[in-house]
Amino acid sequence: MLVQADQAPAIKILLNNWTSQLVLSHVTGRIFEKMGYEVEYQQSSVSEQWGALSHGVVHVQVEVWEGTMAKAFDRLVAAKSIEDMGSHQATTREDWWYPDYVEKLCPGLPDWRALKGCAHLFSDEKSVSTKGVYIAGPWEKPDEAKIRALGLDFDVSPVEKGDDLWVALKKAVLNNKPIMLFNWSPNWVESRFKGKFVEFPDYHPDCETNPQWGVNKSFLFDCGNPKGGWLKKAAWPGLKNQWPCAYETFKKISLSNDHIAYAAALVDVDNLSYPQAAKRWMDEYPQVWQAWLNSSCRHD
Ligand code: TMO
Repeated sequence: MLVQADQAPAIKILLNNWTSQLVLSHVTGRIFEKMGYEVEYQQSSVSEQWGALSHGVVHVQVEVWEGTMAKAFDRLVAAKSIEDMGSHQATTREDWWYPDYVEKLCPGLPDWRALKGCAHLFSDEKSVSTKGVYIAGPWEKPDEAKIRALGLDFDVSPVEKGDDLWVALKKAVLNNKPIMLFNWSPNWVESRFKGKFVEFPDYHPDCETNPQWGVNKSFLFDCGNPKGGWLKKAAWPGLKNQWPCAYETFKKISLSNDHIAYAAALVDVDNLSYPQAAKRWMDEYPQVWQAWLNSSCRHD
């Protein structure tokens, strides 16, 4: 029996909670639609996405970042629960970040050792504690362990949604107040605010597995995140058989740092909606996405 086009199952695209991922998911969706597929979008957190991808509840995830997701990703790829759909051109970094004016108040930055002397600058004015506050993203990262291993006088205060980081950043910049927060690159922030990542001891895989490694001989995580980190795509392992043309195209998708920063800025600076931003992005980079279409493989 023929499956009616309108009954064919849709390709489900996973939406996370930071801007470039949301815009580029809509770009991917529009490309699949141009190929004749039906597309649905499904919201998921980073921690829940692995189960969703493994079980085919969602089918593609367009941004898997090394600094926040490498461990789960590598484990599930090795177990063949998800498929590694290749790396983007972009290299990534995710770590503690501050606006440049903070350097005047805490000389020695971006070297992490400077924080030993000025953690109190980052304390919460409304609290009796003089400990610095590090504003973390809503993604799980071993920041408590890093603080302990490096002997820093900081508490971690995670925001609920990624966008709350920018609310805190804009407020601090407006008032010229010290702030230390999670940020990443490529992102729109670097196009609007001068600032730097803290230079922690260089990342090495042993930092996460061997306590003897690094400046602290008893604890793990005495290092920063990778600096030239990878950015990958992931898929449900059934994608290849169920939608071979979409599989081929998804494999080809490769974004540069500029492509990603531009996608984020369309929303976070120019205030477009995610679907509007996706359309604008495709108008800006026609040769880029057209090269991902496979002329010998058309879905009708
Ligand atoms: C995964 N992220 C880009 C938010 O760090």
